[in-house]
Amino acid sequence: MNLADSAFLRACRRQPVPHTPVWYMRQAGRSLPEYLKVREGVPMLTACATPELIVEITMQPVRRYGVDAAIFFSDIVVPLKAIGVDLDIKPGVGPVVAQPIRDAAGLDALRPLEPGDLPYVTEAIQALVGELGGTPLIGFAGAPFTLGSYLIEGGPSKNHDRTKAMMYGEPELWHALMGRLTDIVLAHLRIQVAAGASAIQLFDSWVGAVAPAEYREFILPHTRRIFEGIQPDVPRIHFGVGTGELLGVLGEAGADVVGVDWRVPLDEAARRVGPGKALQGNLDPAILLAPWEVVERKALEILRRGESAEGHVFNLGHGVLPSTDPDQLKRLTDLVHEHGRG
Ligand code: 1CP
Repeated sequence: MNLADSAFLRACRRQPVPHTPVWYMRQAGRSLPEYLKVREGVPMLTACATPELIVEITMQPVRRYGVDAAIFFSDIVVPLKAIGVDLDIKPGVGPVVAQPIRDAAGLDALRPLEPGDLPYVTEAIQALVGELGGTPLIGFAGAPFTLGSYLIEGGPSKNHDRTKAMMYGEPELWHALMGRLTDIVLAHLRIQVAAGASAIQLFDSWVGAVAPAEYREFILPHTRRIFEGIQPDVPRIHFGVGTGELLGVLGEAGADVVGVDWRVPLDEAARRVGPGKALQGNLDPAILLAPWEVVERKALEILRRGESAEGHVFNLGHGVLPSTDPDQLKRLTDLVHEHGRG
């Protein structure tokens, strides 16, 4: 099948679809036994720099579930590592930064990302495009706020205290940091598009910590620059968690598709985001830990409410939880294909 005719790309573009497309955030590399097997003894950042492993892990959920899109196996901190930031991904913790960035001198650690800095990304995407055939590949990057939080806090954070302290207290430094990260994010996304990714997702996972007025002042100009910098024929998805109050302003940031977590029903989300957008979401990932009948009921409700949106890409409201039974995801994929639009 022609890629442009794929249900996923058509839904992103708000065109009629043969069926509601579905993929899952963090579908690659979490709960799958075949993933745990190939990752045995291989540190996360090593896996992210090994094209054969990237290709294999990216393909695993496509083979097993028959999802409508693949997501490139990598991590949001990979481009930061590539420009020399001293960081590691610690098992069970997440990204940890050796020297957190907290002043103007710290910005020197963030040199621009050059097209040649991620050769393994380019190589893996080129191989994947051949292997995937008619299934689109989603490239991704972390958004400046979420990347900034790891860099400022030095690791995962519940409240993003130091991040917000810089945002409120040192706006010049904040905008300088966001500006540098925006350049890096744009370069990271363009490398993936140039290699053959057919859509991109910007993960601003932790931006729900910020109120709409502050989003507008401190974050929106940078997000806009990212989406404006991607060629318009490549669908752009914008995702964050806890963004119920931000959906209106996220609708202004320039993406084609806005991701919705499980806290706001899709019909209400469509109203908040405004016209001219497709929506992605929004099953609570924890529901997959309940019996199938519960999953089925909720998924059918989401499909029904999703009809209010101009386009609907079925997904979870956040990533697959590591304890999820893969059989639940397989059944869910089949259910969406059978009972969605089309
Ligand atoms: O489908 C996929 O799994 C694709 C690969 C992928 C993606 C899209 C990984 C692999 N990471 C990401 C994005 C990512 N990384 C995000 C945005 C998505 C989201 O919100 O879930 C974020 C916030 C990160 C940062 C990160 N990396 C965390 C979260 C820590 C925290 O602050 O709570 C963690 C645990 C990682 C490590 C990581 N990334 C990916 C994997 C498979 C792992 C686990 C690696 C391991 O420990 O072995």
